[in-house]
Amino acid sequence: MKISHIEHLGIAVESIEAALPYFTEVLGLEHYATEEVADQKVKTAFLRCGEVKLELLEGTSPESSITKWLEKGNKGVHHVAFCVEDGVKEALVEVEGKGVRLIDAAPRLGAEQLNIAFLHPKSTCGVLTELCEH
Ligand code: CMX
Repeated sequence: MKISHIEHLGIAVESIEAALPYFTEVLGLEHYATEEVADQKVKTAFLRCGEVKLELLEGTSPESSITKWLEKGNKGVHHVAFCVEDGVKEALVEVEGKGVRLIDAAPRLGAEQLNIAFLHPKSTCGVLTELCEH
């Protein structure tokens, strides 16, 4: 597997509307897209920060993993997404072969129509890890 760069950092917020002014007006980042990922029960807002994006994540249901994570008292950086050059499907086979526990056994469509898959934080030094490909 070859990782080319960090594609985005996922940041969990209770309200995208309430969080955006910090990122746009204080940090001066460009908010260029908002999208709901229905099967993940999240709303996302994307900001550009040079080559890397920030993805603000707001749960849209009590069952959303974002809502549950915030309710446990967590906040802030929720996951790191790495861009893999040779395909998420191939990367999953490789990392599973190295003993990493997968959340997604196969790639699925995430925000911005990217092929994505999550690795379980228990296998990734506590950093919820997303692999994605363009
Ligand atoms: N970072 C680190 N650890 C995390 C975590 C996170 N973001 N989220 C959960 N965990 C840990 C929990 O603390 C828990 O540990 P313990 O067993 O020690 O308590 C363990 O992982 C399991 O967590 P859980 O709350 O019991 O399980 P959930 O049902 O909430 O699922 C998870 C959490 C990580 C397994 C997974 O379902 C998840 O969050 N997936 C990512 C979903 C997501 O971010 N979707 C956005 C997609 C947007 C897009 O398309 O880009």
